[in-house]
Amino acid sequence: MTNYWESTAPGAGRRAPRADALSNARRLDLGGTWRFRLAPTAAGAGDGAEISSPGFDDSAWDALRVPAHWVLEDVTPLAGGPARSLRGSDEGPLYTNTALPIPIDPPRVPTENPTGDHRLVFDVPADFGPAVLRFQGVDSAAKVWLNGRELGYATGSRLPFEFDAPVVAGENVLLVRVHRWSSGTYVEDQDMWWLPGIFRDVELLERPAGSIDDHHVVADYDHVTGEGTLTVTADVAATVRVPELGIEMPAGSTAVIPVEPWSAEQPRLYRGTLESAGEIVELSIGFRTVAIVDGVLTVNGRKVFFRGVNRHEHDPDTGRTLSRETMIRDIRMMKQANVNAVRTSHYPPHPEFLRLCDEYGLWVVEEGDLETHGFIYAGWEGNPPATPEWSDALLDRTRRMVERDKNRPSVVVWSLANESWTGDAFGELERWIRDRDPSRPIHYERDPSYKNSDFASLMYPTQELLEQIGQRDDPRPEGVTDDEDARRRTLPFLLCEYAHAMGNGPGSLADYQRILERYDRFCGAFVWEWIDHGFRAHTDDGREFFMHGGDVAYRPNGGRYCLDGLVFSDRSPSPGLAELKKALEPVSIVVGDDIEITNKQHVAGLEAFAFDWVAEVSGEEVARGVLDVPAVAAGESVRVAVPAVSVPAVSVPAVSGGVAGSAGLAVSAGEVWLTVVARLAAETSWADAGHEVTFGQGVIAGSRVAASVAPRIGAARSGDRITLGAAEFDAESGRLVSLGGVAVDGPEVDLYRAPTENDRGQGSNNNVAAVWQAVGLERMQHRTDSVEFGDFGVRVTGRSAPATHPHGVRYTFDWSASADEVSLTTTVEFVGPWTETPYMQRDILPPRMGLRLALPGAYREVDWLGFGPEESYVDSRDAARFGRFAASIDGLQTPYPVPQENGNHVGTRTLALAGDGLPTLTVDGDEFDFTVRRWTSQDLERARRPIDLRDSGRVWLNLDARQQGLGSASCGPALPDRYRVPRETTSWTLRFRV
Ligand code: IPT
Repeated sequence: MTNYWESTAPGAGRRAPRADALSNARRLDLGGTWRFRLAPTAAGAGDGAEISSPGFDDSAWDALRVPAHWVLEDVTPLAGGPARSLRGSDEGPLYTNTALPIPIDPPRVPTENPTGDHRLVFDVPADFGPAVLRFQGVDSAAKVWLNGRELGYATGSRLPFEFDAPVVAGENVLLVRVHRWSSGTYVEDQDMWWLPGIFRDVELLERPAGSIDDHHVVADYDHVTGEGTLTVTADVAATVRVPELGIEMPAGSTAVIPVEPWSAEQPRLYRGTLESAGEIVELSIGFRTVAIVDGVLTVNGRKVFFRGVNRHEHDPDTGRTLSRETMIRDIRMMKQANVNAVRTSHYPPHPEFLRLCDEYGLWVVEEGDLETHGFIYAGWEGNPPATPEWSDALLDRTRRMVERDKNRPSVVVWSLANESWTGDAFGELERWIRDRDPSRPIHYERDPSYKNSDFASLMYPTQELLEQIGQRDDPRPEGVTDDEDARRRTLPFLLCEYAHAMGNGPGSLADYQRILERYDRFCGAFVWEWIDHGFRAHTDDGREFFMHGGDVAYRPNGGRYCLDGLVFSDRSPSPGLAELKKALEPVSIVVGDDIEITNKQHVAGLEAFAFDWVAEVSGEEVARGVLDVPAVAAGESVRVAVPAVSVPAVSVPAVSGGVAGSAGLAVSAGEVWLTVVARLAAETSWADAGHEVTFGQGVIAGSRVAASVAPRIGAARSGDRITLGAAEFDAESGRLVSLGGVAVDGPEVDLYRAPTENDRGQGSNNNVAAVWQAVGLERMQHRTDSVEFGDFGVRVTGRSAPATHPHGVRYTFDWSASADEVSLTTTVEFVGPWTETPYMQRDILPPRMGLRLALPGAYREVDWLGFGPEESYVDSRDAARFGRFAASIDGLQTPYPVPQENGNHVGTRTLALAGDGLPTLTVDGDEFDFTVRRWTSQDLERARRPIDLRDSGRVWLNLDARQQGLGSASCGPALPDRYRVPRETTSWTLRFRV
């Protein structure tokens, strides 16, 4: 006999799936403290009928919160004693990425199958009518008993299931037996932690006689007439009321009436009721029509563009158990970051999230709870969508999603699945949806014929390929017939994943956006992904960090691949989110000879925005005002004149020896920079009035002030020192030892950076970090070849090269000085055989062309004129604006959960460091990159977690001609060549003042 948890039958005893709804019928929330016992095998759990009988003694069990994943909770013995936690053990949360955690032998699972009995004694009021037990999500399979009687079982972790519940007045006993592994495991191989448990609500719903079991709201909008067509059907006689529209009609009839449409921008909902003899169900109706017209996705007759993110449900403490506040927080943060769409990767979210999307306004691509990625390790042999035996189970999943969420206006696309290759099942799922809900298009990415999809789609294409796709001219995929290929090109294209946000990155967000906006074929894109899936954890001595897969001794292990979000595990935003916000701006502001303002929205005018401007010279404000922008319809542009700004000829005081905050920034630019900001004119549900939506910047007058040419001072030797103006050198090594009395050490040529996750990219050609290490960039040794001095200043030449190898660089430091400053021109030339490595067939390119200088640890504050306030890299700099910024050194470090290169600033003109008892050290240059840290790149690379980083006692200042970009090669194409550091002779000049 087949064990039920190993059967492909999706369940037994369940009620038919139906619409999620809020109603006036009574509802008992059964969440709270339950009793819990974990058995190592399914069989070991015991006799469910007996355990769920009122007399059963569970006093030796543990206490467990429900809803929760037992692997993340502290379980407390009822009999007393310390709480236990499974976190960090191989019985706890496991992360495998694509690999299945069980042998591939579908639908069977190992006998060792942790099984959690969840027992609850609860009271039901005497007047409670017929009842239904509803489970919103149980991972991965559950059997349910009530008062000694078996109700049935279910698989489908992220989908609801219900049983008729013969409750009695007074005390009732509920037993939910949850198996960690089941047949469901094979079709739930999404890239996320394996987290068993009753992780969403458990409710007892009263179903009075005549109550509404299911209802279906169809609310179309005709953009030509401006009329909505509303039909609400129900399984019982009922009355539809929408007071605002004056509608009162029987269910099943249709009203056609002028309405305001629903869109993510203007989420106009009409509240109403559906009343039967037994129940009143709340209606929240959004009128909208989704249609594909000539290969273009439209809503309400206008092309729609998804500025999207992929969202997993994640909380660093409770896993996929999310509070309503957390859902709202996600939505507010998304809206504030100009995100207007969510792909619910890779399963239906908690239904409340979709209600909130209706209310706040987000387009939703809702994805089925289906991924069979792990079959890749069996060459797709036995893949469930291609195996008839699984048909019912897969259709059951689709039905439960569509029935539950069919009434949500925010849901505009159904996605059949993620990464499940091909199979006839997709045809069955498609046909079922077309019949049940013809109002929404269907997406499935992985089948290259797209025969069951209304969209062509891909993940992580190169920019070049995306261009071709935009032109409907991309190469034909293998195994696709002529007809399929012809049809595929007519489809709109949905980029369901791109810009892998793992670690520092992604780069090229603005590049992708430009391509996506250029072609009508594109209906938008979804960044992978919203949030890091790290769990809050503590070291033995109590220091907090966020654990990833690699912190659990278990194989197969997906390591830190679960940390790839735009927000960190605790939802603090990463710099990537700021860059995305700029790329996704709903209005663009281009400052040039005039100011061009383009409304990139779907339907709205610019009424929601107020524009103001500020003019600055060297980061100092010289004027500000309000910009009047005439009405601009969606999709249109307008040009307005640059405001007249009168700038005094010499506007900003020159050098001063100030301290940080008011630090001694010199005038390094006479340019007048105009920054125009678009803000929310009024408070919205998701942000305050004044919230900055986006900005545009440009130089409107003046030009850069050239470095002053002061009379030069010569160098002289005394003892073992050479003195040149404020600089002192060691006469033997030529190293700078003091600047204006400040002890310094260096500079050294530095070509290395602590690899980012993207530097360790996937694929044979993408792991550039391995190449850097193979050629020794992280362990360069330095030799001085000559030290000359005289009236010209000081010239130091030498060679920097890695142990083991014959290649290296020759460097020349040309120092000169005036009364005010010491200037350094560095020239780096590559010497020796920089040959191909076995690791990589492309040219060996260093990540930086830079210098490293050690300074006293007492430096604390940084002030710079350049780009900020957040970190920036050549391919991720659109969110950074030109101006003058201040920060502490500690505040410049971005705490990526896996330490790596961070905190760079491109385009710097002046940098000043200040600290206790130290003179301010100022560096001027022509657009250099800088980082300042209390540790070296090597320390940063060695640290496993941010808490491992220790103050080295010195401040390490990197001053670079260039640093390579970020890319997103951790899953995606290699970094484009234009963002790399060419291996060619390079010179750059920096001027120091103390
Ligand atoms: C893609 C998956 O769909 C997503 O879940 C995630 O795993 C992402 O990769 C990487 O983080 S699949 C990949 C083969 C492109």
